Amino acid sequence: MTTDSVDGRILELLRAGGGFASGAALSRELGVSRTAVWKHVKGLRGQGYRIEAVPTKGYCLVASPDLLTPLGLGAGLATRRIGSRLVCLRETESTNAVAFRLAEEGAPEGTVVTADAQTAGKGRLGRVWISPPGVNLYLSVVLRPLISPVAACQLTFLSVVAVARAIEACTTLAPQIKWPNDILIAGKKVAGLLNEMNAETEKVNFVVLGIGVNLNMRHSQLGAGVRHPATSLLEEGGVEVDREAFARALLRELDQLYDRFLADGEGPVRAEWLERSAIRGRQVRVSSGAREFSGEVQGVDSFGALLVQVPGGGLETVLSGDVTLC
Ligand code: BT5
Repeated sequence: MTTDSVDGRILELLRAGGGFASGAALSRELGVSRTAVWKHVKGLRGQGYRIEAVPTKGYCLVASPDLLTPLGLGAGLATRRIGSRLVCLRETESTNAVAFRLAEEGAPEGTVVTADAQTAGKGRLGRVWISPPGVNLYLSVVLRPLISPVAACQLTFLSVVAVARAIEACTTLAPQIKWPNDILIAGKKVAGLLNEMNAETEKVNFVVLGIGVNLNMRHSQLGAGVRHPATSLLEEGGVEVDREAFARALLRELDQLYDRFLADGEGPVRAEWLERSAIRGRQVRVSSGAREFSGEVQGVDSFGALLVQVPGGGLETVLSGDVTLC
């Protein structure tokens, strides 16, 4: 085993047990001496892990460093595809831009890029995603599904549902979904998603799912450039969210949903999206390119387009744009 894989296994075992694990048990489990276990514990402490050592009890993981690392994210992750390669950066222009470049260079499906801060975080349609350091999650995933470019829009359902599930797993808050790609808490935006694609006419080469979640950001860090009410999980729940635990929960949900998508198509994931979005039957104002109109939402089609019934009875299909609930 390499140093990294022993470190990873120690973290995994300490996390799984929750309390103390004896040096003897760890040494047995890992097939290394107790002195080696102690050396690895010291190494992990040097990386910011707070591991208590009590002679009669053994070792206990008290706290993990706040910075995301491949070691911390990957230890015991046990996903099938998502997280096959983990790249954790301190600062970058945009995790989507990095993931896109890596994918062009042949990065495998499931490659994940995170950053502590983004200097040019991207929203949709050339907008900016505010990305201060040390407080939020900025994460991008490379997928290589064998689907047509038109069908790739369906992957938005997947990342939206995964974020909603991760919020429920890590907090007591109730996320709401707003078409096409927003997650709200109490009507305020807490997460945004940006999928980008490299494709030919008939086939997708790769898709990058970009996910930004406001975890511990304060209102004051948002600045003036935000068009709609925004918030963070800390502002809404009053409790700091462990960034590593949240990221791991999100990667697991993505993995499970992507598995389902590949096995059964977009149907089941879209059904959960629809159930959670509670948008059917609502009156909305739609802005899509030069088009602006109001109407009642009938649902979404299998490609993720919003179906809106306009006064007079016609049905409008909206592939991209913004909606405001009336
Ligand atoms: C989005 O665009 O919501 C997509 C955001 C995707 C961000 C992730 S972070 C990881 C990955 N790497 C990237 O570079 N991007 C992705 P859109 O629906 O266009 O919303 C953008 C609008 O939301 C902005 O114009 C602001 O009004 C507002 N906004 C900007 N930063 C925000 C934030 N941190 N929280 C809430 N709202 C924000």
